[in-house]
Amino acid sequence: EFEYKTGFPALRLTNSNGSASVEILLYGAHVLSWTTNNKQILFLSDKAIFAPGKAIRGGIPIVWPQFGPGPLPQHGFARVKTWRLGKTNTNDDVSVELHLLHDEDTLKIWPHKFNLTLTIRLKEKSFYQELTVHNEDNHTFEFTSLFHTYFTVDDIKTTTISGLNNVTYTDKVDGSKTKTETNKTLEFTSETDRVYNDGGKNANPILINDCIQVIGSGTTSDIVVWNPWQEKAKGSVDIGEHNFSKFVCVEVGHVHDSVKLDKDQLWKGSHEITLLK
Ligand code: TA6
Repeated sequence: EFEYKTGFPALRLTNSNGSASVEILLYGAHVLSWTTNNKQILFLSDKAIFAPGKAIRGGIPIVWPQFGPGPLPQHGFARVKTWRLGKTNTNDDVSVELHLLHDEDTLKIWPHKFNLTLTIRLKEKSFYQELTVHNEDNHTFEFTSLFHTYFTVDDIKTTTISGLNNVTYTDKVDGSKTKTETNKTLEFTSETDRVYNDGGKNANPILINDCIQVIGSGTTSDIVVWNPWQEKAKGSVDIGEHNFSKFVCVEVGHVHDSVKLDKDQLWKGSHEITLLK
C-alpha cells in the first residue's frame, strides 16, 4: 500500500515476471491503470479530479447500485466510497479483494444493507474483475451494475468495435429505444452513447481494434459504448477537448433492467479484458 500522486491510498500489483501491473485506489476500488508489456490499456484523463465525493475520469469506475441518473447520485455511490483492502495474493496469478459495506450515509440514500466484494485478477495478457453483491438485509433489493471501462485509443476516428452486429440497443443520443446494430464493425463519427441489450451474448466476441477482447459473464451481458465527442468533451471540466479522441468506453454490466436480489443471496458479475496481440 502506498500514497499515490492522487492523494488517495493506492496499491500497485505486478505479476511475477514484471510484465503486467495494475494500480488500484481504495477510493472507489478504482483501477487507474493496467499495463502489459509496457502498453497502457486504460485511459486516464490528464484533467481527472481526485477529490472525495468526485468520480474519477478514466480507468474503471464501478457503477453501482444505479446506472445513469436517478434517485441516487449519477452512477450510484460505489465509485465515490472508500473501500477496504481484503486478501491479496502475489504468488502465481496476482489477485486482490476489496470490500464495501453499507454505512450510515448509504443507508440514508439507499435503505438496504449490502456487502460488496470486488476481486481483481491479473494475468500476463488479461485482466479480470468480479463484483459480488451480498444482500445482508431482511428484504429483497434491486440494483444495476456496470464496469465503466475507459480504453485508451490512438484516435477515436479510426477506432473500431466489432461483435455487436444484429444486437438491439438504446441510443441515448437521440433517445430512441430499439435500434438494431446493422454494422459488422462500429466506427465513430459523432457523439455515441448506446446500451446494447445482451450484446455480450452475441455469437462473436466484442473486439476493440481487433486487438482487445472484452467479455462479460452470463449475468453481465449488456454492453455500453460511449464517446462524448468534441463539444461535450470541451464542456466537461475533467475531459477537455484535447481528450475526446483518445478514449472509448466499452462497459460490461447488467443495466437494461435491474437485478433483484433476495435477502441472504449473492449475485456475481464479472468481465475479462484480454490483449490478443
Ligand atoms: O456509460 C455511459 C454514460 O452513462 C454516459 O451517458 C456518460 O454520461 C458517461 O456514462 C459518463 O458519466 P459520468 O457520470 O462519469 O460523467
